[in-house]
Amino acid sequence: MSEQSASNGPLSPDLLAKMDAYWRAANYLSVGQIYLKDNPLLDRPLTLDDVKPRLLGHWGTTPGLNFLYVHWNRLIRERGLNMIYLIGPGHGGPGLVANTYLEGSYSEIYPHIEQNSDGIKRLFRQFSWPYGIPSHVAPETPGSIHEGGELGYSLVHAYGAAFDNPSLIVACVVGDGEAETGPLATSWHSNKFLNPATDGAVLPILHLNGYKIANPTILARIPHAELEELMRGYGYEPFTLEGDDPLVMHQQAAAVFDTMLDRIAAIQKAAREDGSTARPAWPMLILRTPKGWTGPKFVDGKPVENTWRAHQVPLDQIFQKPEHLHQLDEWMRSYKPHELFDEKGKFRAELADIAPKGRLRMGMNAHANGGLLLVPLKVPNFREFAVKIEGRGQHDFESTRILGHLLHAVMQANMDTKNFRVFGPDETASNRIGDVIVGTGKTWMAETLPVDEQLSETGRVMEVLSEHMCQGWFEGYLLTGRHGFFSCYEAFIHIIDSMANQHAKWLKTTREIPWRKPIASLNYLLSSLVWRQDHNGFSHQDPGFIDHLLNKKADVVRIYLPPDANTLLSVSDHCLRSRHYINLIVAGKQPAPQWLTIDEAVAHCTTGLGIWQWASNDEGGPEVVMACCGDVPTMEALAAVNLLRERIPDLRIRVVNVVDLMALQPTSEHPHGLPDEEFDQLFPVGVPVIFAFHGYPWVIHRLTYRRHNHDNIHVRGYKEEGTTTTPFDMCVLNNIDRFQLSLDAIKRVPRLKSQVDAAEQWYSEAIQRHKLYVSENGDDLPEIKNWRWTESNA
Ligand SMILES: Cc1ncc(C[n+]2csc(CCOP(=O)(O)OP(=O)(O)O)c2C)c(N)n1
Ligand SMILES: [Mg+2]
Repeated sequence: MSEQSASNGPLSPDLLAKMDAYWRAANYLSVGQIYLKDNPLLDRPLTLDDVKPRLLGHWGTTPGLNFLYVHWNRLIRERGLNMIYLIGPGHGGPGLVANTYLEGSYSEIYPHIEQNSDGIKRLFRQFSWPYGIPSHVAPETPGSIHEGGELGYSLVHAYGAAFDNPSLIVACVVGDGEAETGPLATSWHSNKFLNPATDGAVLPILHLNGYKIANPTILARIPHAELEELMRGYGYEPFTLEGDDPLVMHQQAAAVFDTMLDRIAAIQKAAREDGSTARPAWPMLILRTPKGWTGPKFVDGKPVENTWRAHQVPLDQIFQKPEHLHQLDEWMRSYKPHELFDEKGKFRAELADIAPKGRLRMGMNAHANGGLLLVPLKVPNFREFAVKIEGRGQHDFESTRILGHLLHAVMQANMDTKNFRVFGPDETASNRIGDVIVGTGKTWMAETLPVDEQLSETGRVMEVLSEHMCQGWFEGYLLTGRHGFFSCYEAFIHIIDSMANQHAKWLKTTREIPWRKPIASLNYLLSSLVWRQDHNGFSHQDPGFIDHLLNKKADVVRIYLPPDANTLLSVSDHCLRSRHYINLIVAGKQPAPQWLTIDEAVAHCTTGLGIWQWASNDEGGPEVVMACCGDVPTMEALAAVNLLRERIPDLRIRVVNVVDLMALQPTSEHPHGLPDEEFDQLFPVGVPVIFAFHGYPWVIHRLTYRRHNHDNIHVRGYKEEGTTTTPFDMCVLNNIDRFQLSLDAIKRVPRLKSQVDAAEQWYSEAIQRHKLYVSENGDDLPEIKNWRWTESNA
């Protein structure tokens, strides 16, 4: 019966035979990578000496991935497609390594993995081997922009790659287990943001192999009609391909893919040539094949193929059970390696020939090595947007609104290259960078109503209430060689902690891979900060993303806390131009005092931290250093300086502001770290430092614990006290307010010992007065609310 069906379909008997052989070769090489360290082409019966001591890898997902690869190859060749392939279940790494080897990309990038049996032996041996290659579709894998180690992000990465890449088709396999994750479940909605006229296409394949590690998947156990309805509900046109007879499946796959590619072409033609603006129902495929397809059907009497048992290494007791070794030998020979590779171990030319050539090979597609395509961002002169300082701290501006002007100019300057997008979970306007929307609009392919504003099919600001989607789109966009900016509420950026981890790992690893070219940095602006969430309260107060990023490799992460608009401009300019970092910028959106002229701001940001001489009177050496990092802490520290001057006019105070958090670390820990000698000049040994910090106080201790003066650094920061209260009360609750900072200084300066009791009394009276006023009036005391820096006493 299969013979008969196999003749029905678009593939000629010759091509069918070759595609099936190609698939067998990929499967063979995948199994070989998991198991063998020698005897790569089974020239002799397998022995235990040929088998790796540690059997690591995942078989179950791999044959399905390989099946698709050979079909993409045909489509690329026949239609001249520009295609990349993202693998959700990245644990199918052996399959992608095998395919990039068969198409020749792998040996071009890694010449020691030659196209002969020695090369195959090395290919096998290196896999999951100490200092070899990882088992996933890792940065080391040609053609990959998606490791797939942490499941959930394949589809959102695929869409990120497709935006503004009108000729690109991103084939994307979604694991049926992966489809259960939150990020993946929402990613289907990306089709409401993909413009067929100006973006590329995403071809989603839901790989319904039925199982995860130890369980069935939800989508495999609901009625097929319900699953199709789900996909229709997401706005797709679902196609289904189901079976397990290889030759029949090849024919049916070729037919369904031809139809789907025709659909994509028709959608694009309608939008590009006929001016259609309707949101299309893009095709997607539900691929139902057995997990571990073509692998051992039973092991130790238990079913393996088409069950969860096929997930990892189906025969895992090779050294304990002779039967397992025998079964492995049989399994590998079932692919008929000697029909696939010649006597020298070279993949047979007539089979190799059906793969695409040159840059069309998916392992060689430049979109999967985005740095190759990176066009530098044009960043207009940020000084033009500077705030004029007429009296330090005498006028308030919303710092992020000023940044919005710069971002708007950046957006406009790069409209021709279409390589800059701004992402945000419905907070672009709320974070007051809304200017960036003007002139381009917000991407939106769904319905619009007259009440809507600034929605546009060609918008370049992407807003969706899913931090996962913002992050994932942005990553996909960056990894394919473009630029962007992501603004988010400070507390809720934690939602993508884990995605940021994965991106940091990618950056760290690719930094060490010479053929991977640097990409643009992932820039975060966190606003709506902990100190000014008085209307939202405790749920919105969490500065811990700083702590999270600090764990990442020093050569990947940069963290900036500009204290005012001009420093924010300078920092942002730097971040937008930088490469291969994760840049975190923390800056407030509320009206706040402005401190530095643009020239001073540039100089300050260049060193990362420094003495604010205009606020200091430390001639002869400071008795106390008032350090500050972050906009609200800077204001409180300066207000404390004013209070101290009133009480103790001759106290020698130095003000140090930190804008680049990493500068606090020793040079040995971070490239931005200040050398010890310079640190000691700023924070002289023996001089107490009262440090007002935006985030959790132990961050500062962690960064400075090796500094000579560490014992004298006393940090105030957010200590998880919050509620819906006034801005100043937030500071009081966390003991970072000006009264506390002043008291701290008095307590720490030895010569002021006699004044401590009186100062404590003064402090508690001030706080009591504040508390009473706030409870009665629901607002801060006028002298707090209207406080201005008093320059004269500096
Ligand atoms: C976010 C996340 N949670 C858990 C895991 C552990 N894990 C690895 S593979 C896997 C099952 C994946 O199933 P599926 O997506 O169906 O892939 P396939 O069946 O193709 O192997 C799980 C739970 C993971 N890698 N990522
Ligand atoms: Mg599965």
